[in-house]
Amino acid sequence: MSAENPAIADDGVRISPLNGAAVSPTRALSAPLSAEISAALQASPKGEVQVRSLDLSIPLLERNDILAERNRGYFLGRGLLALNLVSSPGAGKTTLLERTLDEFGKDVRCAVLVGDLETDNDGRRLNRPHASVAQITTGTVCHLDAGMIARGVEALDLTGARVLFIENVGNLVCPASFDLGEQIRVVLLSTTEGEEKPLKYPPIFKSAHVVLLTKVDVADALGFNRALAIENIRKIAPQAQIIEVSSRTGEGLAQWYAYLRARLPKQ
Ligand SMILES: Nc1nc2c(ncn2[C@@H]2O[C@H](COP(=O)(O)OP(=O)(O)OP(=O)(O)O)[C@@H](O)[C@H]2O)c(=O)[nH]1
Ligand SMILES: [Mg+2]
Repeated sequence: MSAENPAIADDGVRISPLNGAAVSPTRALSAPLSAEISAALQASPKGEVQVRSLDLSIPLLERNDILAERNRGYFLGRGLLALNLVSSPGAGKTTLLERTLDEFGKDVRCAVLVGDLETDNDGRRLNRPHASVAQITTGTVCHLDAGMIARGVEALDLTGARVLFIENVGNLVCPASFDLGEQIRVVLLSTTEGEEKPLKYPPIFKSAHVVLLTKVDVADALGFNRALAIENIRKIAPQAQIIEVSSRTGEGLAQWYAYLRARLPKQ
């Protein structure tokens, strides 16, 4: 097998070993082989083992979707606008929310659920007397799911709240498949990540209602091509509104707040 002739598995996964890639199959098994697999191995001396598999992601997502619909009904019933903020780690979700709570949140009551694998750092950064905040730590899970949101909401004081921001775990892949019951999915792309990310990670951009191009204050210093990034977003996510923002200088934030205000459920 070579990089020019990669092995492609049935599920489309492509493996292209490059220089230095490990080829020795010395990985320890994490658990003893089941009787079924041991028997299949013994019955196939040339290595032509047939292993049947179940697609466990289907029931998992079905369960999530049912819970997501329950969340959505709950949010709509309370007159809450729920937004799910997703991005790579460090694209600026918490910083944007800090400023949004301080400015927009002064006269529109907001609450926040924030997810991370570990630490309550972001929850502490977002904590404000006028906004109820709860941190969800997922341990090893790379996304929030609808069940976590249902439990997280119980930890919030939603009295008078009109907006619920959900800051997802920083990850550009896993959160794409998990509906949380939000009305609006916000995808952040920062200038520090490069212009090509929408082309490389299309599912999350395809699911966006709005894409925020963040950290535009440093775009020039980074040689970041804003026009090309916007062209790439439009290619993958023609349905999404695009807003260019800087949480540092405040550029574009008035447009972001106007976007939120226009979508507040009628009281
Ligand atoms: N120059 C500049 N830096 C920013 C801006 N927004 C955020 N940052 C910086 O980017 C870094 C990451 O910001 P966070 O808000 O913590 O990013 P995040 O998306 O919440 O990160 P995770 O929760 O770990 O996924 C911090 O050092 C911020 O100060 C911005 O608009 N301009
Ligand atoms: Mg954060």
